[in-house]
Amino acid sequence: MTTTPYAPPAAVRAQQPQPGSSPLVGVAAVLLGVLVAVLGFLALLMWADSHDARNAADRAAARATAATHGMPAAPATAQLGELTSYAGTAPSNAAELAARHVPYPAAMPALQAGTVAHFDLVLKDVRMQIAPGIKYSAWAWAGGAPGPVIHVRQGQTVDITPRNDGAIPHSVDFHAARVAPNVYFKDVNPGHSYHFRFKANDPGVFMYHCGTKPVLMHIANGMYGAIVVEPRRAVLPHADRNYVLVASEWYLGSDGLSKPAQFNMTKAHARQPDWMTFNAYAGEYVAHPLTAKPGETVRFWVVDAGPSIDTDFHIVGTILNRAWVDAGLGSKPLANVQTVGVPAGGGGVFDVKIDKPGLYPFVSHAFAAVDQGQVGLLKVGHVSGTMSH
Ligand SMILES: [Cu+2]
Repeated sequence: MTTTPYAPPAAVRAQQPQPGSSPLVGVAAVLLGVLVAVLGFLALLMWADSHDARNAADRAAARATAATHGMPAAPATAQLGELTSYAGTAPSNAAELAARHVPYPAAMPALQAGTVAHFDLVLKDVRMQIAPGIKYSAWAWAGGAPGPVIHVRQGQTVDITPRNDGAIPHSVDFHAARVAPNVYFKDVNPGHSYHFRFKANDPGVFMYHCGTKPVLMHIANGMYGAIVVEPRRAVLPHADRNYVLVASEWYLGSDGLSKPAQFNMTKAHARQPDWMTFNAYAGEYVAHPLTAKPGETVRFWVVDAGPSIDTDFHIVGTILNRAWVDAGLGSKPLANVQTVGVPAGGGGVFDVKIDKPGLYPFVSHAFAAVDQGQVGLLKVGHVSGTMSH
């Protein structure tokens, strides 16, 4: 056997007929070569096919976005990996600002007497703070975000007068109503108001929000709130305290420190918020805890306004004694559960009775939400200090 200047790799050498091997081995080697070539060609076809499918899906998604929101189609290949996060931005005096901030009143407002309850809702462009020192140009309500808690009794007629003091059309969509949305939830032009009524037949805690396109943007900008339809008397067990929390997330185009940040649609589509909050301000009930006495039953009425991310409601250091899932106050509650999901656009009612004094954080246990501000404290009894979780 002579040596050659080129020695093929071992794997190829193994396929080559060796001196003295049978002709059958040579035929098998040829067939194997053909098979490899065919498989390679098929793989190429499959790659081309999936590439085409992906491009088609991108184009369809862009068209759907444009059709849904009346906006120009996004480029088919958005560079989502390059989004800048402003999560956790804080000025040097953040603690002082948090202490000075007046929190949204979480305590349930009183019912109105009579068979009809009247509410004026003013939709307005406002500059608000969503975290200590973080300014935001919101589309919200005369008092900021969330809108006022609307508290009615089951069976009452809810009489609503929305007025648009904003710069563009808005509307109000009530999840507690069974009405034709094209009639009742219509757009109202700037400077105009309208009026509608519905009967609150379904007990629970429900979201209300602006339903004008693009809805994602109108909700993310602050146009949401909670309506509580309390069941008829003596249906629910007694609660000593009632607190209303509206969870939501914020998508910022800038850090909001020197000038108000504005909404960023690319982050909203990517579901990559900068801040997540209860009642629209990061950690406001950490600096200003909600309170209860030991042994009291505290009822949390929780709405998740989203626009896109669920809330996994949990109270650290205890167990929820009762949980009515997705506002289903007509059915039996879950008993003694740890964490209950509140879907975007949904609500839940949670009872907790804590006997031992202490600071009990309430959170969305999807913990990125806590880091982004969706956390507060329930202070039971006379305890000093604070904690963050
Ligand atoms: Cu709106």
